[in-house]
Order: sequence, then C-alpha cells, then structure tokens
Amino acid sequence: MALFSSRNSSRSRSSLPYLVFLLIAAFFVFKVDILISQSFSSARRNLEKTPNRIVMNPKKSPEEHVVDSLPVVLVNGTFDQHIMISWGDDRGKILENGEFLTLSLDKLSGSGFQSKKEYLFAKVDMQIKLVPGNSAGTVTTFYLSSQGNKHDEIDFEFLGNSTGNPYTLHTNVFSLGKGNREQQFFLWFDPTADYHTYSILWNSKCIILASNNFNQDFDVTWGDGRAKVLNNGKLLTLSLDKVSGSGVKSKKEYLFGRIDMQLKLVRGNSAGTVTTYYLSSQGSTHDEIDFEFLGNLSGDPYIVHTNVYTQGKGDKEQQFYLWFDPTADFHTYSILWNPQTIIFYVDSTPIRVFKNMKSSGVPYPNNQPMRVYASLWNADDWATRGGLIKTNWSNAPFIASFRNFKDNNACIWEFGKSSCTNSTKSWFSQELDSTSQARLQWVQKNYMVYNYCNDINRFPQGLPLECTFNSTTS
Ligand SMILES: *[C@@H]1O[C@H](CO)[C@@H](O)[C@H](O)[C@H]1NC(C)=O
Ligand SMILES: *[C@@H]1O[C@H](CO)[C@@H](O)[C@H](O)[C@H]1NC(C)=O
Ligand SMILES: *[C@@H]1O[C@H](CO)[C@@H](O)[C@H](O)[C@H]1NC(C)=O
Ligand SMILES: *[C@@H]1O[C@H](CO)[C@@H](O)[C@H](O)[C@H]1NC(C)=O
Ligand SMILES: *[C@@H]1O[C@H](CO)[C@@H](O)[C@H](O)[C@H]1NC(C)=O
Ligand SMILES: CC(=O)N[C@H]1CO[C@H](CO)[C@@H](O)[C@@H]1O
Repeated sequence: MALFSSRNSSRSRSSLPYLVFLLIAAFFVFKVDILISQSFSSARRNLEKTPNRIVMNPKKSPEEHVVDSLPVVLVNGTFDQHIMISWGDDRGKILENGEFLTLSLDKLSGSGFQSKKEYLFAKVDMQIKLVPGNSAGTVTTFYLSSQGNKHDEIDFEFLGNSTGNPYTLHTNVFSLGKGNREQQFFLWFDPTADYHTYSILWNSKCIILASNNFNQDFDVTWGDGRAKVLNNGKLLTLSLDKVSGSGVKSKKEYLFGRIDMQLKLVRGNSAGTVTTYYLSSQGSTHDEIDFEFLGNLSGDPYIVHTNVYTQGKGDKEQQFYLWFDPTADFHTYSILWNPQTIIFYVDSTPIRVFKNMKSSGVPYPNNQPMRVYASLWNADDWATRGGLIKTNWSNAPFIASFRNFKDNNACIWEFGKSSCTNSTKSWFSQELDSTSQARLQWVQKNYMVYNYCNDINRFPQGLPLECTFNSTTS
C-alpha cells in the first residue's frame, strides 16, 4: 500500500461534483512530522476515545492474518528519506533539509508526492497548513492508498473556499475499490493560519481519522471521570469536588516548543481551588515550567502563580494579577521554551522571562523532554490569601475549561530524538523584541504581586544567583 500517492491517478472522480471547479493558482505547505508506527498497543489505547470518525472494518481482510507476525516498525525522519515527489514538474518542493514540503498548483498543473515505502497498518501524523485566502476550487489531499482497481484507501481531503468561508474536510474510506463512505466536517480552527496535525490510525480493528484535539493529544490521568473531553475533542473540562480533583497529561513529550492553551477559569467563589497548566519532565531532578491559577472569593482577583524548576529545584515564584476577568471568557496562556529563554505569555503579552544563564552557572532546562499537564485541585491550605480562605464546598463541583491546545510550534520528542532536525523556525531563536519588552515592563510594574527576587527575608544567605544578574527579567 502506498502511503501517499499522487492525486492525478486515472481513478474517476466524476462522482464528486466540486472537483470540476477551475483550478486557480495556489500554494500548499506541509511540514514533515511523519511518525509511522505499528505499535498495536498504542493504537488500541487510542481506540477507546471518540475521534472525528471511526470506521469499523466491515470485512476481514487478508492482511489481518499476518498482523501478529509483523515486526514493530518505527519510521521517523524527513521528507527526503521517506517521500518522493511524484508529479507536478517541480511544483512539489522539499525544503530546509527535508523538514518542509510544499506543493503548488497553477493553471497548468497541481503536484503531489508519495511515500517511498508501502505500509501495512500505520499511525501517520502529518502537519499541514492549507492554501490561505481564496482557495475555492482547490483540493489538498493527504491519504493512504493501495493500488489497482480493488484498492483500499483512507482519505483526508481539504476542500478550499472563497476568502473568509470555511474549508470543508472531506473524509472517505475505500475497501476493495469501493468508497461511498464520505463524511464531511467543518474545522474548529483556521487551517490556513498555522500548521495542524492530521492523523490516520489504521490497524486491524478500525480506522480513525483525527485532527488536533483533546482525545488525540491528551490522556486523563486522574479524577475518576471528573476530567471530560467534550464536543468531539474540542473542549476539555476539569472538575473538582470534595472527593477529588482531576487532571490530564499530553501523550507527546516535547523538547522545546511554544505551547498554547486557552483556559476559562472556575467562576464565582473559587477560593481554595488551583487550576494548573504546566510543562514537566519526570524524576527527582525534573524540570518544570508552571502556570497556576489561584482562585478567590467572588469579585476578588485570581493570582497567576508562575514557577520554573531546574534539576528538581523550584523556588522561583513570580505572581501576577490579570488585567481582565479570567472566568468570563477563554484567554490564551502560552509557554515559549527555547534554548535561549522561557517566556510566559498571557494573550500574547509576556508576563515573565527566564533566560538561559547557564554560562553564569544557573541551571537551565534544556535536555529533559517535558509533557503538558493540566489539573484542578484543592489547595485551600495555601492558595487564597495564603490559606486564610477555605474552599466553600457548597459551590462544588468547580469547573475549569480548556480549548485550542496548540503544539504545532514544538519539537516532539519521540524514538529518543527530537522532531526538530534543524531549527530554522522563528520561535526556536525568539527572544523579546523592544515592543514586547515594554509590554513586559508594563505587566511587571502594574500587575506583579510577588517576585522571589525581591524577597530578601526568604533568602537570608543572599538572593538566588539569577536574581543578581537581572531582577527585572529573570
Ligand atoms: C464554503 O463556505 C460556504 C458558506 O459558509 C459553506 O456553505 C460551504 O460548505 C463551504 N465549503 C465548501 C467546500 O464549499
Ligand atoms: C484574593 O483577593 C484578595 C483581596 O483582594 C487579595 O489580597 C488576594 O491577592 C487575592 N488572590 C488570592 C489568590 O489570594
Ligand atoms: C458557602 O456558599 C453558600 C452558597 O453560596 C453560602 O450560603 C454560604 O454562606 C457559604 N459559606 C461560607 C462559610 O462562606
Ligand atoms: C543545521 O543548520 C546549520 C546552520 O544553521 C548547519 O550548519 C547544519 O549543518 C545543519 N544541520 C543539519 C543536520 O542539517
Ligand atoms: C536586565 O535586562 C534588561 C532588559 O533586557 C537589560 O537591558 C539589562 O542589561 C539587563 N541587566 C543585566 C545585569 O543583565
Ligand atoms: C526506523 C528508523 O529510521 N528509526 C530511526 C529513528 O531515529 C533514531 C534516531 O536518529 C534512529 O536511531 C532510528 O534508527
């Protein structure tokens, strides 16, 4: 079975009327993130979730007989290694050491690529950024297909639209040459603004097509049903009552990245509750980058508590009030973590910077991959006014909501190596420009509640080393 094959095949598409539109000039961008694994245990775990679409194999196919004897095959790498441009006369281009691939379409021709190898069962993740602007009439495809008139096929097709109108994601499954199993979706994000991951999981039990969502990206780790993934994976809610809180963690690990999440915090009297969203590695010398949201009585302000752990050691707290009500609506909280710096952002405004000062002897998290975690728990022994105000359980259950998790600007750690083979990406070397520096100073002047670097009483032996370098930005 060819994993990716060109779309100019002889197969008749006349049953799909939207394809008769005139093709207009267009530009497609793919980013490699090909992770093909025939790891059946992980595939089975995914099965228990509800993805965009599940198709049960209607017939026992001959392939099934060989499943158990198949070796586990893990493929990772670049477009160079795994893909060949199959048509389009130079309209398909592999760029940047094989990390990117672009396909383009003009009046004369489109373009396409296919995998060099064939696969029998796979999990394939592909990051795709679609044609922006007026893409009406264009179709971008990403699919698995075997060959011949009795072929099998698993399709993602993205049907463009006029500017401002939504793409349609068209899916289909062919078996033994027969398709007619279309399902179409609108997406809950703009697929042209950035890369998003689209996955095909294909094993002997079922086929799952999925796009970035909480089902695909997170595992519930605790809380006995109190963590809920809703709306087909678009929304995650965590709840807390007297018996338990709840939490999730990302399936993937990352070594550097810009991670975005939108949160709407517990409403009303949230005193004593803590909502967290953080990155963490494992073990006693773990690294960690924390956002914690300390609840309060109705009308009193939340505190955003931040911390950075390196080699198991934290004690680098900075706290802030927000300039809006974080319970009224979703806001974006981001962590930029690259080799030079860690920046905490709230709606794109930097609130805290922790620079790499390793050359001055300050440890910096730069070699332990981290997962993304989120949780909601009771911390009324310290959270609100230092523990003075206790959780009022008559308001339980407390609920915090999460959506629009984005990890498309992150280096995924898999098979013992990073997916960023060479980092030409701007976030990887990003630091604060002068505008952001001014925003940061505005936040630190007006909204900072606590800074460990100013807490002389706490460090009678002297402030931590990083504070002596730079008390405003450390
Ligand atoms: C394009 O936008 C229109 C109007 O919102 C919508 O009805 C249609 O489903 C969209 N997608 C395609 C592929 O036409
Ligand atoms: C809660 O409100 C009080 C009174 O405004 C304030 O002192 C405190 O910092 C607020 N936040 C927390 C988490 O205690
Ligand atoms: C707890 O909340 C309930 C309902 O909002 C309220 O009636 C009660 O007075 C609160 N208890 C305390 C100790 O504030
Ligand atoms: C990565 O890029 C640098 C220049 O930015 C280059 O010197 C190096 O050879 C590249 N590494 C690989 C593996 O392509
Ligand atoms: C502290 O940070 C500011 C802003 O980045 C910079 O201008 C200043 O030189 C830094 N001071 C030290 C001691 O690093
Ligand atoms: C199948 C395959 O190519 N696996 C490779 C994935 O990347 C690691 C690290 O570079 C290699 O050691 C594997 O051989």
